Amino acid sequence: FITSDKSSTEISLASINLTQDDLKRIAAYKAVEFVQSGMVLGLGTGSTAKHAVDRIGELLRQGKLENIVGIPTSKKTQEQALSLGIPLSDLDSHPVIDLSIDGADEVDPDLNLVKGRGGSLLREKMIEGASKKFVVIVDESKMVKHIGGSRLALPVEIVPFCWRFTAEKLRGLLEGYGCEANLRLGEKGKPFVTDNGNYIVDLVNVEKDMGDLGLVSDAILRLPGVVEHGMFLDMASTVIIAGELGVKIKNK
Ligand code: ABF
Repeated sequence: FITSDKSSTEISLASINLTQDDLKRIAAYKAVEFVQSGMVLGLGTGSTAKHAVDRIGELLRQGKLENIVGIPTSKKTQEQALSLGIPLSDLDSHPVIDLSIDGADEVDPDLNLVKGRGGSLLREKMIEGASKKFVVIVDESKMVKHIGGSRLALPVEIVPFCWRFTAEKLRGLLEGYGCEANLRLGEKGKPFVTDNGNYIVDLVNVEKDMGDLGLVSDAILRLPGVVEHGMFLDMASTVIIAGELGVKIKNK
């Protein structure tokens, strides 16, 4: 059943045994209900967004959607979308996007997000920031009281040039919050390289409440060497949360 009030809707899934991947798929399919023929769509990255892209491909194949243009947030999503026959373009040709659908690593009660564990935060922020509507899809494990808390890291994309210098500046900036700055490693212990040729530093052990997130965001962005960080403040229009007990839709 579905219950709803002005700012949220709930659909009950009680008494069905669901895996975490089922929950991700349920959230993703729900988000795709917002998609209409003729839309320019931001296509997210990650295991939750992958279900949404699959679903859009399926609806196109079935003729239930037409004239969709997808703007992928990563090379991986680009490959997936191409394999599904979704027509693609970019922000240069489509600076205004109708709707973006993407996952997140953390969501707070004000719908602020941490993203970037998948390494695509810069393109995600550019594309989702250019969207008239940004729908975030998560399973309930992603809901937190304070983003950037100790459970997960806050990713920051930095230029490779003298990355230790930038990482140390980041650590120093958030020292008061007990922060460590770790270079993210990829295959064979080499630095993980983003689609933009940059590195990622994960700020870990940031304390539960960083205070004014806008101030922290600005301070990080002011550091030379920093390209972008994974806090997405005041960007989500809607968050769809799938949990054992149902689907909740929270609107900004
Ligand atoms: C993207 O994928 C990222 O912004 C976020 O880091 C990650 C979430 O991945 P998943 O859906 O696999 O948990 O949305």
